[in-house]
Amino acid sequence: MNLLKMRSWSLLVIILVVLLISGCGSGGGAASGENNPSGNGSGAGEGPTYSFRLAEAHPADYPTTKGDMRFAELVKERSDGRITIDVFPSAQLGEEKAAIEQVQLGAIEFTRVSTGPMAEFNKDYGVFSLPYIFDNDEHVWKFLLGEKGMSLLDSLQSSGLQGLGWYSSGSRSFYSSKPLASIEDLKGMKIRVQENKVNLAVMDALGASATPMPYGEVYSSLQTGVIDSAENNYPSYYSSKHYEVAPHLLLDSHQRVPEVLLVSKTVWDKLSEEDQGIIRQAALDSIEFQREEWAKYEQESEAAVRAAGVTITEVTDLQPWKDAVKPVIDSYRSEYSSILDAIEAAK
Ligand code: GTR
Repeated sequence: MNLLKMRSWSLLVIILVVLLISGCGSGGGAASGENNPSGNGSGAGEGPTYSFRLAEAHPADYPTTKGDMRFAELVKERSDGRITIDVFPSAQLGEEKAAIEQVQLGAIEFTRVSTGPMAEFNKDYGVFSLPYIFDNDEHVWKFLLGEKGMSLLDSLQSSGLQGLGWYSSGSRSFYSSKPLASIEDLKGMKIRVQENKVNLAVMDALGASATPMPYGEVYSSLQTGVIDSAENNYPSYYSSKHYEVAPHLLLDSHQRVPEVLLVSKTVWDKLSEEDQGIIRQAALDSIEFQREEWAKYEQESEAAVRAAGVTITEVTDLQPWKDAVKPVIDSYRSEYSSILDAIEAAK
């Protein structure tokens, strides 16, 4: 072998070794959950490259999933392509509770979940399941974006998570496979709730029995009669097709349970301050887009279920509802006093 040939062989071997060590930065993290900096400088920007996953329970065309996607886009753009976040919709990476556990462990890096199931991971989050504590969406947003609301994102650190931002989720109302037109009709019903213990007390106060279960099981449980009723906002009622098997909707808007975007604290702590800043800001900047998409889809889904012939009853007098759940609020008042005060002040 002549000298020239030997040189080019050694060069090739060196290139191969470098590529192997750097892992090529080609998105292996999506399959393995690896998120170590590859440091190969092969991304467009300076610094380590990352390939992260985000678990989402809703399908790709749902407004909240669109919010996740906007968040991921902004992160990619602002990191010059160094940080990619692949959104996995439709609970492909697991139902919400399982996704939160995986994110706590760092096996999945990001997720968007409802604050409903979060209550079992961080006590403060149970406050969102207390009925009628918010007057309307504006009130919710004034609280969430205020000092106390934003501090709830950081308070998740003790639960192995870091909150990044809030998304809209409207208000939740009851629907059933059986006729449902008044508070009286709920008595004795088996009602599916989001998995947390505040919901058990709420259903008990309404004379119903709570059946906590993952979102993905609700359609078949309504269909087979395992449960009589469930509750959610218009977008979920429509997108999950629950209206097909539970076509009686009673609009009592008992809860306003916002969505939250989360990152694993294990992952977060390994990021540079600059990258944390990019991710945090991208999450905050995706909120407005999600809210706009939410508002559009809320109207579309209401129109669609009306067109499908769902029986819709509006509750005109909320007083009996508020009276019925008052003992629950009272029993949690001391536990949530500072948060409830901030919610009250945001009116
Ligand atoms: C929806 C929420 C989902 C899920 C679902 C449920 O409103 O967006 O993340 O929590 O409710 O009832 O389980």
